[in-house]
Amino acid sequence: MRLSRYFMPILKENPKEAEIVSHRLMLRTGMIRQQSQGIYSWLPLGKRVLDKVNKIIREEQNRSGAIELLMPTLQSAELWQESGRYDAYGKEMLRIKDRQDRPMLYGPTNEEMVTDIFRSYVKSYKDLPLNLYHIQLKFRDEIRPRFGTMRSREFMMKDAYSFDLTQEDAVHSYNKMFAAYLRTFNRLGLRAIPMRADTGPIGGNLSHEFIILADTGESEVFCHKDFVNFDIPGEDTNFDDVAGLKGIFDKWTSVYAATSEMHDEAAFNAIPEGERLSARGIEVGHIFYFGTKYSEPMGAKVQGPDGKEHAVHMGSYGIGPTRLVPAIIEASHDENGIIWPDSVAPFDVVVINMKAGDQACDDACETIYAALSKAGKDVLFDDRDERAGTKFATADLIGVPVQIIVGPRSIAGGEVELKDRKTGARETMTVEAAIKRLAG
Ligand code: P5A
Repeated sequence: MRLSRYFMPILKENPKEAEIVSHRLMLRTGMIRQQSQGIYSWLPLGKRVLDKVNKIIREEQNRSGAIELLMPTLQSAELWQESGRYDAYGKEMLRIKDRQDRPMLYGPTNEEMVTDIFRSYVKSYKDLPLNLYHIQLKFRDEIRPRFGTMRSREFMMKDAYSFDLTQEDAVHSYNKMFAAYLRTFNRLGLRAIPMRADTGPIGGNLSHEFIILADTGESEVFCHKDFVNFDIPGEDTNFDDVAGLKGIFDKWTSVYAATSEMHDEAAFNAIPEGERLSARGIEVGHIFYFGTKYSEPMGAKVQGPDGKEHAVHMGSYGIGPTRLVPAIIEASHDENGIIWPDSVAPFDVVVINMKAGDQACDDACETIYAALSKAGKDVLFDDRDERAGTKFATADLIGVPVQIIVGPRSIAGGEVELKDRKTGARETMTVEAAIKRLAG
């Protein structure tokens, strides 16, 4: 991508309305734009990051055996009347009428709709287990939308829904998502801690929130310091291994961790003082087991091996991609801007032409840009007619992991400079060596 032809509206000034660093940086770098309170457009740079986050989420959901579909944002109120949640949900639900005066709503979550899909097609225990997920916009008319896309009214969610014959099987489905979440957040460069949590309007009595520790987090959390050293399940995790997954769950829930709603002061105080962690956190995921709460009233039943009908045991599992992007920035930035983990960086490398118009610089940049693009890298080429200082500041601000700096003096000797955004380390090498290093 040539920056001169891209759409990346960088702001010169720090936006006043932004209270936390991620919100400020997302506005400054032109990643998002507020359209009305708590409702955002994702501009091209932001969209690239969001897509990369979703790709990782998708890969890990698929790896665990979940199957992707796509449900609509608008739902009929009827379904919610069946489950009894239409009235219970309150003002957070945006209610709409269509031209025939039929009550509709903009979905805040999809338990009812997916239960309807399930009951229409699945009739036998032989078709279980089943886990269906989608990545779709949601709307919740939050009282206090704030911090940009961290808590917005319209937001994206990956929501998965599992169906099993028995509670025991459903617990295995829960453990699958538990392990998939640990892998997902780790690949996003984050250490998320699973904590016992309140189930709120989703229901049930077993749930874990996945929390990233951050000073600007909205929740108060309490946990044992040991979490920092726990192993993340590997790529070769066998998601059909019931005992193996239970082992992962048991390990990760073996020491104290709770959000303020579930906090047990006495249990926390039993931890030796130096090992206690009381901090603020960002909830990036939340998983639930709620048994037959929806399947019973909505008649989602299958025939069991005993020939009788059984309401299925369900769980639901959410991740907030549009919250994860600012959460990653909260965890990874410095005074000059964002520092993206490689896995979600909008571009892999930025080529900085210090002197656009200088033949040798232009030629070297074109060569590097073409070679790395051909190698399948996402390359941003800063070909703008701007001062070198402005280009360096932009590159640091948008946080692309590697910068290739092409200047008239070094290119005369056939050399360019590589700068690592995270460490600031610089290395000089030939154009060929730089291409070889980065094309791999
Ligand atoms: C689980 C999947 C649910 O809705 N039903 C389907 C269950 N859970 S949840 O905890 O309410 O939400 C899941 C995740 O969505 C993100 N999220 C938000 N992100 C941005 N702005 C919001 N207002 C918002 N509300 C929820 C969070 O990451 C949450 O963990």
